[in-house]
Amino acid sequence: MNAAHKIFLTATALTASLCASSCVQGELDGVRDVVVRTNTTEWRDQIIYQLLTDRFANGDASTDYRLEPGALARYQGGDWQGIVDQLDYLEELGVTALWISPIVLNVDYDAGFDAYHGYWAVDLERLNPHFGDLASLRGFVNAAHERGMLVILDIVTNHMGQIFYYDINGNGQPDETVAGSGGGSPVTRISEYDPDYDPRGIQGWTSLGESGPATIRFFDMPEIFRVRPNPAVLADPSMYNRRGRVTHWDCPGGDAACQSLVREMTLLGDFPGGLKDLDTTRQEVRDVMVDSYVRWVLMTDIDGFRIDTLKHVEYEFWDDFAPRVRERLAAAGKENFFMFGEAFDGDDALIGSYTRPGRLDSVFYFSQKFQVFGDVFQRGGPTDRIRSLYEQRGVNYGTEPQPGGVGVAPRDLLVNFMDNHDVPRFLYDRPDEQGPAAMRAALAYLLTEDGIPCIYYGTEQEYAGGNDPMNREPLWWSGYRTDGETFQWIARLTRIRRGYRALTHGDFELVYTTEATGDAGDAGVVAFERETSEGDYALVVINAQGGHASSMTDAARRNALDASEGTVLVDLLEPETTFTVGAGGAIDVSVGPYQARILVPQDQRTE
Ligand code: ABC
Repeated sequence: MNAAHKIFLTATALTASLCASSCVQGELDGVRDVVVRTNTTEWRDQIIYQLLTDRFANGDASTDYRLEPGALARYQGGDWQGIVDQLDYLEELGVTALWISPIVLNVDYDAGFDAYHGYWAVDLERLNPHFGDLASLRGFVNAAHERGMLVILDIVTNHMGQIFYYDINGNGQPDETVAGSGGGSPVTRISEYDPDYDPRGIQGWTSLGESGPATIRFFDMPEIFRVRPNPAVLADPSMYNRRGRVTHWDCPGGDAACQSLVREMTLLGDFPGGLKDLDTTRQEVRDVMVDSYVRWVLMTDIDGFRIDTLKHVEYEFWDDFAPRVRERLAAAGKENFFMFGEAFDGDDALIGSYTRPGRLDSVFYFSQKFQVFGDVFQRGGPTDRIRSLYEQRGVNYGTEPQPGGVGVAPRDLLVNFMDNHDVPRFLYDRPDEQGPAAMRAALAYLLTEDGIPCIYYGTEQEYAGGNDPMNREPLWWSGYRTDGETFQWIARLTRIRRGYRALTHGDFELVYTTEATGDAGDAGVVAFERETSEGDYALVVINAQGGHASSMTDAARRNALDASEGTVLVDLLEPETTFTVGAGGAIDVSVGPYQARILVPQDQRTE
């Protein structure tokens, strides 16, 4: 049952002191009410679309200031009103949940780069005026809900932006270089903005030697919102770990000591670029995160959190944060609130650890991004990799729904993706002529496998940008065309996924994968069944390679189908083609280079 809850906002003009001249003033003026409710019963029905607000669409000229058109590390002008203006486009694409980039006020500018992405928080209770005001954020969420779309907010609990510097030499100004001055000092170059990790905490230094913990000094540059952080407790230096920046993410082949240092740095170090690491073991910090982000849900009625930098925060934080958020929201009438996060790592067991009981509902399936979308679909590796990864699923991921969570076990609800804003786009690594076809085969897999598909904006326009920030192209460069082959392909697949319960709720079982590549008759074949307990059924067969047509030639590798003998299966992507299941559930299906077939029983066909 959906409860509803009203909250009333009192008049304040919080932004007034911080807004740049062109920013919309008085965003919290007046008394307004928001109805907070549970907007979905089932997250497996969703198809997520990831967008960076600054890059998706510019619908509000009043938020256009400090833009550097075409310089992708700077603001480009997108805003929340722009998303509203393009809801037809999104509806035609068939996506159902919009993950937007972080909304809170950021340190606007730092060393030639802008906070257009939103990950440099300075004030967790105010909005980034580049994207609009509270009214436009609410207007966007309402407009999405009116179309049956959900909204997911990106949040960061690990760090703030670059809000202070380490005054290492005690001269009261942030120095780019603290140089040794004779005396054989080992100190040659240290940036006071972003010094390297020191397990003791960043130390002060004079030409006579070390001088104890470096003084922490907050900036006071209101013109770029580089000010003391808010809530006020975050302006207390002891709320930060103060150990300087992470210098190593990994220890390839490294020894135990290296591994333990990397783990420590990951948890306690500043994020490269001087993003100051919060001491998330402090109860005050934990409370601030719960309060600030629950507040945004209650003020806007958004439906889920995408949580940044999971592996940079200790497990105990998630054990505290996730249940408290669920409780607070349930009390306000919002259930099924989806919390999933980013543990950027190829280690499947590590990723899965964030879905253990009491933690998150789901995570991005990074190991799949590397092993399946990378190794198999981009680089033509054997489809057996899909099987070996799948076999880890039940071991590494939570097998029970989170208490008070979204009602589906994490292992059945992983967020699948082939690229995102932190990695080169799929086509960047496949610049050859067959790249788009390979990507469409990958999209067929993404949109028919179990879990929740997540599509990075611009994929539909065949964007091919490389590393950050070149993979964050403005979408308006495409003219929002909807007639391109990949746009149409995604629209077709999303329509099919939404129309067949087998594809959203069915169990997933591999029928065929192969170790073969190249000329082998079955090279590139992956086949799987999806089936619900009510009998909804689909068989998907994909050729992940582009050399030749392939089929399930090795009978010993082929599992018998669940579909009974004589069942006529029709290919939803090529409806004139049918296959009939043979004795003992045997079947052979040929798929051309990069072709996909989605086969459903003739009598279950709905279109
Ligand atoms: C940008 C530029 C910088 C520039 C700076 C001013 O601006 O990239 O070069 O100096 C945000 C912005 C970025 C910005 C940063 C820093 O902030 O979006 O544009 O950098 O200012 C999340 C977000 C991300 C966000 C942040 C910070 C975190 O999605 O958008 O960045 O809030 C790590 C983190 C991960 C983080 C990611 C960017 O970096 O863990 O949370 N993403 C290895 C490590 C990973 C690491 C990854 C980075 O490298 O293990 O921890 O991610 O490339 C596999 C291995 C993996 C390995 C990969 C590469 O290979 O199994 O472990 O990942 O095989």
